[in-house]
Amino acid sequence: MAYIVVATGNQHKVEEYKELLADQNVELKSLKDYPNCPEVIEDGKTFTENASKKAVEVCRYCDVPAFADDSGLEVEALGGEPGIFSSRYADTDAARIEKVLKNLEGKDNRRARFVCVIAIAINGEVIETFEGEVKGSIVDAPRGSNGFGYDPIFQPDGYDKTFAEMTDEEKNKISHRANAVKKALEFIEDEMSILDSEF
Ligand code: ITT
Repeated sequence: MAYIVVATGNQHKVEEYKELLADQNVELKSLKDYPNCPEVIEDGKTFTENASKKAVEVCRYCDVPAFADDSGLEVEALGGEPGIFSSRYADTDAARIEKVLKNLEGKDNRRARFVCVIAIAINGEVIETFEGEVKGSIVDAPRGSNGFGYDPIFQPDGYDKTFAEMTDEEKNKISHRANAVKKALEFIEDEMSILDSEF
């Protein structure tokens, strides 16, 4: 069976990818299988640059195919913040959520989107990147305890629940990560002969 490492230190992402790739004929490894892998410094200016750097460095260090995602929340009325700084916006999830809500005080426009860019690296080079998004709005106060990060304040369009009020299964049907994975799997299906020879 082909295997691939998901290059992330975020265990919530690992769990989501396990579920999103459950039906695929691929064994998913994580950085827990490579505990000495050095941390990748995210100094890119875009989700794509950061995802590519994470995938390439882990692919080269572990000497196996790898993929990474760089993801985040873009809030329209905040000029796209926190964006690529989503994980660094404040020190804890609760503080990050509070900062978004505080910065939105008095603003009518609560539109936001989650973005996820997946980069796949094979033989030490990025072969392709895939962007997924989910549009929605920021609610007035956090609701729910599932998921991670900004999930308690993000309500996807067409639903009356935040991501943190949804089951993993519900979130994984519509999330930015799920949409990026769909594009990646379509690409892999089309290019399967290339991957077969590389794996
Ligand atoms: P890795 O870089 O090791 O993958 P990370 O958590 O630092 O882990 P990112 O740099 O991609 O990952 O930052 C993503 C941040 O965006 C994440 O920490 C959350 O704060 C937020 N985020 C991304 N996807 C999310 C989701 O599905 N639900 C809630 N918040 C999310």
